[in-house]
Parts: sequence; C-alpha cells; structure tokens
Amino acid sequence: MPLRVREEVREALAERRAVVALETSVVAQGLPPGPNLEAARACEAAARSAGAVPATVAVIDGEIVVGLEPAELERLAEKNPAHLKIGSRDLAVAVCERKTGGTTVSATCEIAARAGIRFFATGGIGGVHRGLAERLDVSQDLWALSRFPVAVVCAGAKSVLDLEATLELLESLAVPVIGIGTGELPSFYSARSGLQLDHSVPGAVEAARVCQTRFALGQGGLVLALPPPSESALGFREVEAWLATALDEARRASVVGKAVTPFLLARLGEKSGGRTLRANVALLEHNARFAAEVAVASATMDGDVAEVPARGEAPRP
Ligand code: PSU
Ligand code: MN
Repeated sequence: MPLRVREEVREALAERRAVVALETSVVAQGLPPGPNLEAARACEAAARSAGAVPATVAVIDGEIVVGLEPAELERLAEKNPAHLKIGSRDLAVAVCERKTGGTTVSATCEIAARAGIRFFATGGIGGVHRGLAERLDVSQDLWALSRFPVAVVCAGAKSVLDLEATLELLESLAVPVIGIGTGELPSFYSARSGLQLDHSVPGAVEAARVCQTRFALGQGGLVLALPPPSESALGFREVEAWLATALDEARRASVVGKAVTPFLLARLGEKSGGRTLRANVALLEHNARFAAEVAVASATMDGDVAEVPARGEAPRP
C-alpha cells in the first residue's frame, strides 16, 4: 500500500520512539467546523507533550498520508461536502479516484498497522447500532480491531450505540477491552454505562505491558477504554434523554448507513447546548495524551516482554 509517511514520523519509528496515530473522520465528519480543527490540533499537542510524535492519518487527493501537514489538516477541517468518510472498505476506491477524506477507526487502524504504528487515539469506536432487530448496522471498526495489531485508546464506544451488543461482538471477535482505572465500560460522554468489563489495569505502564504481550502473541488489536475527564463529562441519564429524541429524528428523517453517526452527534450537540461538543473535544485530547503515555511506556520496555513461541514451537530456554 503506497503511504506517504511524514519525515518526523518515519524517523521516530526507525528509532523505536513513541508514535501515536490519530484519525480524521472526527475532523471531516464528527465535529463542526471550528471545534474540529481545535480538537485535532489539541490532540497533536497533547501527544507531543507526553513525549510521542503524532501521526494524523487521512487520504489527500488519493494519497494515504501518515502525519498530515498543517495545511492538509486545515483543508480537511473546512467541511467540504466532497470530503469523504473513509473506512477500510472505501480505501481502494478513494485512492483510485484521487479522493480526499477523513479516515475512520477502521481505516486508521489498518494504515497505522501498515506503517508500523501500534498506538492510536480516537474519541469513541464505532460498534453495533441500536435497533439491531430492525436493521443490521455494525461498524467495520470492530473487525479492524480484531485484525490489525493496534491499541486504540477511546472513551469506550459512542453512547449512540448498543453498548452491550458492541461488547458482546468484541468478545466474539476476541478483542480485549481493557478498562483504564475502571472496571466499567465508559460510554463516551460519561464514565458510566452500567456494563462491567472483564479486564482492567490501573494505568499506562500496565496497559503497555498488556499491549506488548498481545502483539508478541501475534494477535490483533485491543481497546483501551479510558473514562472521559470528569470536568467535562456528562451524566449517563442526561445523555440518554437527548439521545432518545435524536434517534427518533434519525428514524423519521430516514438517515441510514454511514450518515447515522455524524447525524446523531450533530443533534446531540444542539440538544445539549454544545455540552456534548465540549465533552467530545476534551476527551479526544485526554485520549491522545494517554495513548502517548502508553506508547512511551511501551517504547521503554521494548524487547522486555518475553517472546511467545509460535504454536507448536517449544519455548526457548
Ligand atoms: N467518534 C466521534 N466522532 C466520530 C467518530 C467516532 O466522536 O466522528 C467516527 C470514528 O471515525 C468511527 C466512526 O470510526 O465514526 C464510526 O462510524 P460507523 O459507525 O459509520 O462505522
Ligand atoms: Mn454503519
């Protein structure tokens, strides 16, 4: 896959220093103009301040870019309707047709893995949408997580989803969901969801050890679920109430497919008087900082984690 990797990112990878991938569907689709650019810049700065090199991923005029130039990020943030939402399945066509767009979690995981980046920060992963019985809508993010060896730091899955079904499907796909300092799945805007996790670790160093071990096992990715910062987090019930009416509006407006997530996020922003927006920007930055901490911890323990023998192979003495 032809990738254009920014020099700073290439050097960091060659020297085994910490690198954190960042997605851009949140810039091109997820957040309105203004907060989108502000959030993307804040994420890059947060990763840097924690000692990692940020690598913001997107497709620009058909070129897959790992580490956007500032002008490219500004262009993506402009909200041009021609800018696509690019998941894994859209990549080949976007490249052939020389399109420009933001990459979702699925495409960003795939591109990061190809570039040799193991840590990635986003707001919330996609998952199983509500109303599964009436309409099947499951994000390709979940399959990407099972396939590509990348640790995704997020505040859980977006609360617009069926979180219980999302956790079940992640289990079916053998993707571990590790709570960071919590035994409960966060629900994006809120630290709570009422859903218990099987695994949790206290902080970045322990998370890095689990990531390294999973990668050494030759398995796929994992979810590091970090509760949103308490200053801007919202109440679970409060969000549920806004969401109920937003879901109803989506149904009445016949919004389906990849337009669902951006539609719901925009409606929540209106209903909450901008509070969901502020929470979203704050948790994005928080996640980028933590992803950088895990990447830094991981870089210092490189080679430290015992190599796991392949199936059938005797362990080395
Ligand atoms: N979380 C946000 N805003 C977003 C997304 C997640 O707060 O815009 C994006 C991510 O890029 C995620 C995608 O991968 O939505 C999932 O979309 P879908 O459900 O169509 O797969
Ligand atoms: Mn979908």
